[in-house]
Amino acid sequence: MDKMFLASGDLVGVTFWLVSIAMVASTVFFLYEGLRVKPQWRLSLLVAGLVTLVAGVHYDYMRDFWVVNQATPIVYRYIDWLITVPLLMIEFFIILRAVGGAVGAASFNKLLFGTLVMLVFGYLGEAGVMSATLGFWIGMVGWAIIIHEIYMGAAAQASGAAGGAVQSAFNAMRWIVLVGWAIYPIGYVMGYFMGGVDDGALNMVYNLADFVNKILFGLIIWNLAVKDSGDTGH
Ligand SMILES: *C/C=C(C)/C=C/C=C(C)/C=C/C1=C(C)CCCC1(C)C
Repeated sequence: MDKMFLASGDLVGVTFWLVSIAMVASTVFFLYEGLRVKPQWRLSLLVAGLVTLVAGVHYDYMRDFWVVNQATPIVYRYIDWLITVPLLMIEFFIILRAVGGAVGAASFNKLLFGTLVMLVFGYLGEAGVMSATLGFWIGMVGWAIIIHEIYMGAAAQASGAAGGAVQSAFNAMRWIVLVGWAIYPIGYVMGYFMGGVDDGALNMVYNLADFVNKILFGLIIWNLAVKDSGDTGH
């Protein structure tokens, strides 16, 4: 029975707990704030709230999995990524649309394709269905497709044309995709190619990464939406 509850010395479990609660609180925050920004920003904040909602539900399970097994909840992480990463990609287009910067569907399809390649092959490598090395490198190609598109593709050009606060938010968001996201493949490399890594350390790093890549990412969008909406009562 005692294994069902968080032990006071379980530091990793504490980080799971903190992030799971932070996801819930962020969800309420984004949905609530979405009601007071200009209408064209509401969808951006709704999607930010959906990302933290989906992650919050998964973190409930991941936290319990960790508390009981003291092991990495790989399947839950990948299911979470499969839903939240496409939602994060959509955000790049929604903020452009809010300021009238239309981008063709081809650009979004490339991001979606890159996301699927990255996650499906990463999972096949981790699950042992294919070699961890091959899965990793094909997954890296998927990530490269994403990075190429947001730095050099049509969406990047539209953000340059939009200028101002949208452009600086777009820059901050793609910086997160380049640097914040790098934590996951680095964890994969340490876990599979460098003779294994401490499960606890790896999960703490992943938890911190999710905090940055989901909550901070949403806060950048929130900041943009509030700025563009003018003073609405703060
Ligand atoms: C909220 C969750 C996020 C932003 C998850 C992102 C996950 C990745 C960027 C995973 C990347 C990987 C590769 C680039 C290579 C293959 C192994 C992965 C799946 C860990």
